[in-house]
Amino acid sequence: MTRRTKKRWEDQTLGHIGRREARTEFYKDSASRINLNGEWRFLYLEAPELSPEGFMNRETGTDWDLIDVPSVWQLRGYDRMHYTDVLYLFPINPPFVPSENPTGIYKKTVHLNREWIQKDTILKFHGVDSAFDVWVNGTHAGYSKVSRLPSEFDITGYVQEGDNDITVRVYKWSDGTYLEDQDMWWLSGIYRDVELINEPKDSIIDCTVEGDLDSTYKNGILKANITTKQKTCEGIWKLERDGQVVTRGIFQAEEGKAQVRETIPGAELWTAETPGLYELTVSAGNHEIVVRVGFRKVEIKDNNFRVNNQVILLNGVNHHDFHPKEGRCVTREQMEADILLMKQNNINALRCSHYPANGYLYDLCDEYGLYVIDEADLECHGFEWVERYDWITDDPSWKEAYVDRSVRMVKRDRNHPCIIMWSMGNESSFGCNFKSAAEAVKELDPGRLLHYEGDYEAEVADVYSTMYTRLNRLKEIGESDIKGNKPHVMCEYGHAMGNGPGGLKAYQELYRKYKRLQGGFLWEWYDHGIYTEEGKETYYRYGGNYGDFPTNGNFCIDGLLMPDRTPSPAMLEYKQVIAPVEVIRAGTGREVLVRNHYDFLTLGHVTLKWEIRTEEHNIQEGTITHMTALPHEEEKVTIPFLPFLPEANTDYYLNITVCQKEDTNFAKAGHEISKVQFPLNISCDVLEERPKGEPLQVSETTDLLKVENGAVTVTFHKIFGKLLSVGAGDQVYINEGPVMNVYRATIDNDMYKKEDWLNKYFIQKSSEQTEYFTYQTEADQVVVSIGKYFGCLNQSWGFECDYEYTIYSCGQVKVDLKGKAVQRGKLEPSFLPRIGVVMKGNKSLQNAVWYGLGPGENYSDSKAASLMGIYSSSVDEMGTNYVFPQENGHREEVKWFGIGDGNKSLLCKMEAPMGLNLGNYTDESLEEAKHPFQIQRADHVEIHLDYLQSGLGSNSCGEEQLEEYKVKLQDFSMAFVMQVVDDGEVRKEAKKHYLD
Ligand code: IPT
Repeated sequence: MTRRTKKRWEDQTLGHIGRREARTEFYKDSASRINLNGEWRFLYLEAPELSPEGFMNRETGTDWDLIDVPSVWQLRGYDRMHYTDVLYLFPINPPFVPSENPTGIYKKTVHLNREWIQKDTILKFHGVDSAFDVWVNGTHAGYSKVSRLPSEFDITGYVQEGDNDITVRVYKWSDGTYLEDQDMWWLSGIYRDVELINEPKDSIIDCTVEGDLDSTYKNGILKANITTKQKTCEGIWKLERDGQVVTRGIFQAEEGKAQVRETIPGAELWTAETPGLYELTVSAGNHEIVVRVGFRKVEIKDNNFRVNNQVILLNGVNHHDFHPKEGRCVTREQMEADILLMKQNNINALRCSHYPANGYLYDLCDEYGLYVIDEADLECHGFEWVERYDWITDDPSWKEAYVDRSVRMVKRDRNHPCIIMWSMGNESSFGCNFKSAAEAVKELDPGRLLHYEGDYEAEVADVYSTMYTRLNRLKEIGESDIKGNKPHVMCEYGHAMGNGPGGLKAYQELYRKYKRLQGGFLWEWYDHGIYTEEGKETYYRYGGNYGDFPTNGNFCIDGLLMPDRTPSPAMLEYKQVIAPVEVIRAGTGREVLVRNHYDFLTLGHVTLKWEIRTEEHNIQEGTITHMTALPHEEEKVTIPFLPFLPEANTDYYLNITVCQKEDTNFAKAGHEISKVQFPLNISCDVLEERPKGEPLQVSETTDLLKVENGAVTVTFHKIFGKLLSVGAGDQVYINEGPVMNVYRATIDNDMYKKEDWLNKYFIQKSSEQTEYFTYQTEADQVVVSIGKYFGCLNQSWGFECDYEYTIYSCGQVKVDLKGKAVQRGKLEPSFLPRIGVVMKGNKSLQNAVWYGLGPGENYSDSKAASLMGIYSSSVDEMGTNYVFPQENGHREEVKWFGIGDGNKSLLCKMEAPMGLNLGNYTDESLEEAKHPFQIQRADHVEIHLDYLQSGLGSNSCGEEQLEEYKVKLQDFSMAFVMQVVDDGEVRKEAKKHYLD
């Protein structure tokens, strides 16, 4: 006896019932359509078997709700939200799924008139997750699956003039779910558009178009294959460019098939940098369709993939369809905003991870110019965790399921010139079913490259693809011919989770250096946070916030865009790292080298704007408009700045920005492509005598030491050996500190260090022990010397610190700290988040100004987009509001900063540049908070000055911080002077250098 009979949605061998063959989505189509988006009646059930009797008939009862289509039902109050990266939410028992199978029945009535009924009626679902049955007027019209692909049903035989009832029953779990285990929220329902197409009886069913090139790469070859509904018919076609007919002709269909082959001499070619498009209009009988054509050739030659015979470099990003309120439902406006943002940020490629995107996205990529890896809706990652990764991948009974996912994608998307590679899926091991899918794709479309990262030996894939490969290994790949010397792409790297990634530059350098490495795709575009309003608070939820267990928590908050689409600092960094124009200054003169990293454009389309600046003002500027370097070449440019007399104590910089000369379809003339800064090392140091104030008075109790005059009051705790306050008049500006510190609120990229840092080395539990406390009164100054031992709970490593405070009668307070690293046992962390001091500023000091790297947040391994200058901001705005709170808002190379209350400022001048963080919260509360609204506001301004802070790395998934960006246990010294000045005097006072 068989224990179990397969249900329809538990049969991997049943691809569909009554679904039409997959085909192109025409760019324009004369067939009329009825958009079925909008309100549907909806019944949510815990299993399909619980469907009310006769639900497919018109009568629906009263207990039905209304739901808007497209939508995912979990975000409309049904079922529940759940996020996992890898885990299936049920036992692995393919193809069977839970009997408790959330189900949604959707119903809509649509009125069709007499004219409509004369033609054919096609019901098209652009995307339903995960499998569904359709009834029209009570009759079963079909069954389909594959969540991220369209399904069309010819329902002509079931419709009638007047009202028609459409019923769709959607299953959350199906055999298809085993192939849809992507790292994302589990979401269900009719989540893409639904429409009715009124297809003429003599329609064009499909038209596949390839804009090929001849062997000279100059002439286009138009290849169109037309499928008509009628076996024999005649039709006409025309190819237009900007509304002008380029060529035209007629065709004759036999057996419902016709071909067009035409050479287009001197065709304008399509590349991501020059996305020239033609329109092909095809008419037959009463039907006319338009397909856009891009003439370009993708091929592998001499072990590199090329577009139009040019080796290209992909500077890409992984893209999911995502919206913080709508899940995987995205609007056209949002998609367009995404593509514009990518283009404006120098991104030239997009991988549809890990399923075919909403169809409109490809139109945008054609039009604006982005190379696309289109990926089949296929991932069965959960099998890896039972150590039988190829369970269904290598099981022939799943062959059709695998092949179907690639084939239907190719058939839907193949007319898009933007697509240069077909990817058969993601993270599903390798086996016979991928070999079959590869064959099927190659047969359908030999003109594009095949990608699949899981083909680890690059057996069937045309490119050798890896993810999160460490630099050493990447270099090895670049230098060797392993895996058949196929060109390499990094389909994922640079994990943008939380604060980070850092270290991107090192990757770009390798991509640019080794011919075999053809770039990569950053992980990923969006933070998948779900917008939530709770009382007064708005925030973004991630895994676990719905009580969902098990979950990968905030592992889905890993994008360059925050859920509200604010670009993160990492986006700016990536933009600069991949900038297609690089300016290098070799010597100290006026000459710079401008490298053209474009693959097709010359430098003729950019201008180079230069400025000679002090840290604050522009003193000379100019524009260079005539550059001519060819792609992949470089040219020398002389910046014609004039000699000038340096002002006292002023730094000079040559800032260069590379800008677009003319408007493009994605940015206005003047749009900034790249920027760079070179310090000029011209200086004129003028030292002056420190002014003298009233004599300093020193008073002492057993525990306190007070040094004061009319200008300043400084108190120390003699037992605790620390500075307690710095005040002037009746205001206190520093409430405590400096105290040494080696901890930062851990970032996501510290996730594999965190356990050791916090629970083994207790770096957050540090304290200082006073070794000595002495002071000396001299003319016009008092020097307080404090010896401390700094260490962390139960640790044998630490620092011997000598703090020397000099209080000058003019009111300035100099801090000079020297630390000597000691280890008197054996264990110590391999590196530390930072070495620095923390102080508490008065909470009224909310206006910040600093001279250092900015304006945005920057870290030692992520500062390509930051330039030295004087910047101002509120303390709050110096921070980055990460969805999952963590260390943020750091600025490197700060020479001085001020924090003011509108009247007075505390100015702090460094002897050597330091790292700076200013915030209205402590690291501890940042570490504790799970959402921004939980960060406790401190009653002081937290001031961090870092001798060094470790870089960000990308270790939440990928490379650690590179060695040079790790702060090792080491000796250090830091010195700075604090003083209280009038707000208006900060910059002037900051410029003064004093004789000591
Ligand atoms: C890899 C996945 O392909 C991607 O979907 C996402 O999960 C990413 O990592 C991390 O956010 S899987 C990883 C095990 C390499």
